[in-house]
Amino acid sequence: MPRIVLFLDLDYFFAQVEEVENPELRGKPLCVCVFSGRTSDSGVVSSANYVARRFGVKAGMPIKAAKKLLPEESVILPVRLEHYATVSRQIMANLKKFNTPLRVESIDEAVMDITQAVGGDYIEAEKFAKKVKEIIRANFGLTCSIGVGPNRVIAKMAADYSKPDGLTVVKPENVEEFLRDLPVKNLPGIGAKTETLLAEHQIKTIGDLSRQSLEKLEELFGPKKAQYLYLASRGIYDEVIEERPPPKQLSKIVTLKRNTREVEEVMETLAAATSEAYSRLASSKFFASKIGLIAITTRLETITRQADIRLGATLDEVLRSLRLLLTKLLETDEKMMLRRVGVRFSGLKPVSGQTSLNIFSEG
Ligand code: DCP
Ligand code: CA
Ligand code: CA
Repeated sequence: MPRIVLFLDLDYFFAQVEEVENPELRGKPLCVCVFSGRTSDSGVVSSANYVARRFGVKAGMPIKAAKKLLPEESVILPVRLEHYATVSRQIMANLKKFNTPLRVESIDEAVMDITQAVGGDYIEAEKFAKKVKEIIRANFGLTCSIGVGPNRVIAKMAADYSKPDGLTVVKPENVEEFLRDLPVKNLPGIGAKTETLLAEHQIKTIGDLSRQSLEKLEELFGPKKAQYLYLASRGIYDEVIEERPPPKQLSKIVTLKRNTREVEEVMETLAAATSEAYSRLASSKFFASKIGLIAITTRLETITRQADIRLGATLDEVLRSLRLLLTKLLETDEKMMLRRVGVRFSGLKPVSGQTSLNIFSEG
């Protein structure tokens, strides 16, 4: 039986959870933000509701920039990661009850192989998707967008196609038409760099991409990525849906504005890199149990120092640990000058895991 895949993405997840618990927020522009603590509004937007998006606010944008775009009545809240992780864990537990092969892909995304559950039938698949949406709405008050298609890539794009509260079913016979006119950046795995490179070769739509030979794609991207782009743009990149082993770490390294050993100066650059990595970690399905400082000296030595952190530690706590590691490191060698610094989250634990349960209740 040909595979049928369902991809679920919760709508404006962090912000919607806040709305559900605080219904008077509905209708107002709302941003949930990671505050980095340096000044009262330094940090970035994690999740914006669709009202805020109408003003041009996007996830990843500095809070200051978002405030400039937003009207007076807007609401800005700090992230409550443990709480969203708890909600996520409960939602995923609901999905697991369907007993289909399932992979939790991030804090707000899951993919299910529903082939057997719907007997390979797309009409049944649509009913199945509607049932999933109803369950999430009834149990959590949340909307989500679902895509159904013959493989994960198509299902994910179908979920993105109509948001929020969407349901898009792309049958195998409609895959080509669905992909043809979409911009290449809609294909999962195509970021800004790939998009630019493709544009230089007049490749703008997924249809354009699907007309390239494997040889040409290999010249541009190397064999592995070429293979993916070749198959995915034709709608035939197929994957088995199963749980994957967790990644080992998540890191970000940046170059300092100038070589220095001033703690404040280093921390300024490091805090920006850390809030970016923290926000990526926040949207993943993992919590870190260790924080690492990576220091690259002017002599090009790479030194790392590591400390334990609380699962679900706030950005503030992470930055405090890093500052301590940095201060101690610089004390070991008074001549040490730094050129680049970085942060590494490791000891990653799934937010949905049993082990996290007792930690959530610690508050
Ligand atoms: N997230 C984050 N920082 C980012 C992107 C996302 O902290 N730069 C977090 C907050 C989001 C969650 O991950 O709520 C899920 O990310 P999505 O990209 O799916 O964004 P949303 O769920 O907020 O919106 P959408 O309705 O577009 O899915
Ligand atoms: Ca998502
Ligand atoms: Ca989402």
